[in-house]
Amino acid sequence: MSEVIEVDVVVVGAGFAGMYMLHKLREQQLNVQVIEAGDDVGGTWYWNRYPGARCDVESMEYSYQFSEELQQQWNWSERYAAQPEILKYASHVADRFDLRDNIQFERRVVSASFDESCHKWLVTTDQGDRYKATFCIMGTGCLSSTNLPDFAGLNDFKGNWYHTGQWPKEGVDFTGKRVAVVGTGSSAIQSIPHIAAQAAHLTVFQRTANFSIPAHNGPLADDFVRQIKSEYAEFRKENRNMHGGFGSRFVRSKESILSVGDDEREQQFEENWALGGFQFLNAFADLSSSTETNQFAADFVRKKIRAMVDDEATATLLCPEQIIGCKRLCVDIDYYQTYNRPNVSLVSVKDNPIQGLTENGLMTTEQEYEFDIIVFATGFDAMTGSLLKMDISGKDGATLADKWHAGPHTLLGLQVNGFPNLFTISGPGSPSVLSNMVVSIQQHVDWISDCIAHMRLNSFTYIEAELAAEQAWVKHTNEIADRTLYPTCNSWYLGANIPGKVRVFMPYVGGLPAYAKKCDEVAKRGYEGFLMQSGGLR
Ligand code: N01
Repeated sequence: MSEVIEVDVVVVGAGFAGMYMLHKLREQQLNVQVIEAGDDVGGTWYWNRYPGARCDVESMEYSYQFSEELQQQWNWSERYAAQPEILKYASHVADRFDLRDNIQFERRVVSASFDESCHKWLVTTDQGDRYKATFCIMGTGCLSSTNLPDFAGLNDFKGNWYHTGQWPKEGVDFTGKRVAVVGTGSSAIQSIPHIAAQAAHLTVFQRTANFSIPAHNGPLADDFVRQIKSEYAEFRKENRNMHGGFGSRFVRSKESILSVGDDEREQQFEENWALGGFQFLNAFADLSSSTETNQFAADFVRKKIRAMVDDEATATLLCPEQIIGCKRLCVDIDYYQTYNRPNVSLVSVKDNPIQGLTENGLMTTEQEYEFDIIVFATGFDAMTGSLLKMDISGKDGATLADKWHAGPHTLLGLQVNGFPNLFTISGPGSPSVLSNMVVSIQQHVDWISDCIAHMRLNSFTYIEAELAAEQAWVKHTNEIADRTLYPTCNSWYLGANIPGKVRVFMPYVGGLPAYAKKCDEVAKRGYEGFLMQSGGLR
């Protein structure tokens, strides 16, 4: 067994969260060890290298804001950045702030256990490393544990299969191949046009049709970039005050859809469709308030799908039945148009589920399909998957898996009662996936960093979310989620995509500004709801 290395803090993951956490803690002269499974930084943008992978938040906003020099000097090329450019940015940040020396790559954390006698975490990796640290901070990401359905015969298939969330670094050549894509979420919708352009034939297996809005991507105009950079701090502040932490340069309508006539409604929808991406749902103030108001927007998009897709039967299959915005809205480039290609076909597996893989391809309850390559765009065990894959035990040896058997319980998505000195960056119960992730990450990292500074100043070695405060937060997050339409469809926000996972709406739906205000108030009141103690050995 390798010797135990003592550090102040172990951070798990070197994505956007882990990198900034390291930077902030080093400013406090703390000895930090980051542990990362990949061989470089970037997190989600390291693993999701599938063709067409791109961010759905605009590049001038999906970036760090802690360094004015960084945000002034870095240049994005497109309105929505593609994965290679975001990965290059992550690498640039690692170089610029000299982060790699404190990151242990190609190591996966397998366990973390709290030692009450000394108030320290013992963290172990799959390579047998052992670290002892006062604080353990999870920067493991919300969408990093891939979901591969339990299909029979995965090893029988003679061709190659891939998951979009674990794409090979060397890429995949689809030229002349018969290809299957399973799934029609964001990853599929982004990759399908690229795969179709190469493959001899592409067959898409769809269980549930999704709503997608065109990105209207393009190169960034110099004038636009110059204007944003001339007042970047103000621009960032305005975005932090937006519900999702992005989109301040667009108008969010305050008007009810029920107050306008047919023509005005259509015109407004057209205008917001032309803006692209998530802006579509800002056409009216109440599109997410009721099924009645939502139906107008859903009908408009279904009409657009029918106009874009030539074959009527295919268009019908592509028209989603659920509420728009209930599952995460997709943002695409030429997704629907791709079905007009002669080498693309769509198979609904709603009523004829995929049973498994065969030597030659895929078998549904209806028939066998032959392929050379199968791409699983089947998503993630979101928000809790990566945390629960590790064996995490807190006070009295209680495990996180047991604690969360009825769904994740946290205080502010930052800490869990029974697991002292453990922090979760963008954990369940925080806005996370409902917001611009980089903004939420930065807000969490700043809060955790300030909290640790406060503890050191006051010689505390122990912090734990109090049970009553945690229960009140969980109650509040559930109550506000239950007031929305979100719980009405089978989304990964609810864990509904994972067989056997408890159905609980996991992110905080009250918006980033209200959430950040609450976090600030808690800190100002001496970390109200968190128990702090001194006395652990250092
Ligand atoms: O995963 P998903 P994703 N048989 O869960 C289907 C972010 N992201 O990787 O809906 C057949 O959305 C499943 O069907 P159903 C973004 O937040 C962001 O695409 O469960 N099909 C669904 O169609 C996104 O929301 C970007 O009925 C099966 C698909 O697989 C999140 O990641 C880009 C099946 C999974 O869709 C997840 O997106 C990409 C089965 N057994 C991703 N099992 C950006 O733009 C599952 N499916 C930043």
